[in-house]
Amino acid sequence: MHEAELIAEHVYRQARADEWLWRQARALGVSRRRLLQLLGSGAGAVLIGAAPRRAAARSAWPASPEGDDPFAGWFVQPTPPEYFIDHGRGKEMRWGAVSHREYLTPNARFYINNHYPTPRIDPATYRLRVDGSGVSRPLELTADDLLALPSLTITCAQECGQNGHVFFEQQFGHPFPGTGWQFGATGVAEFTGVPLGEVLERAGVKRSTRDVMPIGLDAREDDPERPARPIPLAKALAEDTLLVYGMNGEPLPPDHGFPIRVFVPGWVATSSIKWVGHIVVSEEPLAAQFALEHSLLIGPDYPPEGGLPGQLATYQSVKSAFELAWPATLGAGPQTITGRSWSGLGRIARVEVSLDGGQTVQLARLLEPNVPRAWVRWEVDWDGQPGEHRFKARATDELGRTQPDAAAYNEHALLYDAVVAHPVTVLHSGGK
Ligand SMILES: Nc1nc2c(c(=O)[nH]1)N[C@H]1C(S)=C(S)[C@@H](COP(=O)(O)O)O[C@H]1N2
Ligand SMILES: [Mo]
Repeated sequence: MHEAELIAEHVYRQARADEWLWRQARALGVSRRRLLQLLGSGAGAVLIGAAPRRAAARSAWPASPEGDDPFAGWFVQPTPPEYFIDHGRGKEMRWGAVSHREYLTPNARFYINNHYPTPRIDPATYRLRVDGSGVSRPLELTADDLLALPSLTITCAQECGQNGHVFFEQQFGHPFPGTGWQFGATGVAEFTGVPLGEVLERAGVKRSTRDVMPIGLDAREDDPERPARPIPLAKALAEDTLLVYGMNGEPLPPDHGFPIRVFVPGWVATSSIKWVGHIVVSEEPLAAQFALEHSLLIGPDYPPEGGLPGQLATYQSVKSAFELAWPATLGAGPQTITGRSWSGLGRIARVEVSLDGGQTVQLARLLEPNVPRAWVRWEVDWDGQPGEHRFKARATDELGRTQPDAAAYNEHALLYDAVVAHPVTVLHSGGK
């Protein structure tokens, strides 16, 4: 199936999700009006799991020995402050530490976002269960079974739907729920894995399947908030939607989903479920509280469809970032200013850069490679004069999507895409 059809699919799937929600609500004896109220108040997800909501799932985790850092032991790998901005359960890549020479983001510097502590999974006992009404041959696969299947390696960005969250707060002048990312909740890697479709075909996937829903092992199976996200059959069968076990030529690191994670190219990373242990394939539309809480676009530019108060986010927006700290301090004189731009829907066609707050604009030089749905590195020449400066970059992708001056409001600060003014101070060169 072609990408264009997949893009149309997200509209179709939305309608299905609405239908499912509405049916669930009716089964529980909830009126349509009450359902809309509940969804609007953010409590609607209670309806999604038929099981009663568990009180404080997070309190089930042992307190850290230190007691003061609630995220001590949350991750396996070190996240040193020179490479990461600390947001507690999220660790953001520092753009000021990005090396212009490296196209790929090294695993040790790739952002991490966990809703629960990283589960320590023994690959010898790991199992992936594939079942549900949409398969004729339910399967249970070991990690070795998966490694023996045909594999594919793709270069692609993986980005949090809330990347740029802090710029929503700046634009609208009030706090938004979620993590205050700048632009570092993204990275580009080579992901190696088995096409999800290979596994679905082996399970005898039926063409009448409506949703494929991977579920993470990082919360209890009966926790209605366990990480899960329904994917329409067309996207699940896309040749590059993967069950990933390799990242940049290394085994998938524990914090990124070892031994197996889902990777859905171009889509908000909430759909790329880490530590996947179960995939439900269903002829009935599926919905997950996790997906509705973390990737629902609610706002005037996202008209409610059916019973939902908005739309589920799928493809990532267009963004640009300078390879600079925020705020940045530079020396005076001639120099090269560098950055990167990316889009969830294709290749970047053009990047316009202004180094004087928007008065003059130049086209940036684009460097190879320029991989669709990954990013392109770019450069502009500059003669920095002492004082305060504002750098801006505006990218346009090959579909013609360009970065606006202001992002469209939505309650969860998803899919930021506007041009921002990067503050830069040029120091007086001493002694000259
Ligand atoms: N099982 C599971 N999958 C998950 C998450 C999670 O907490 N648990 N977080 C999601 C979110 S919101 C993001 S942004 C990405 C982060 O992936 P990374 O930590 O490998 O960069 O994983 C997604 N998949
Ligand atoms: Mo995310």
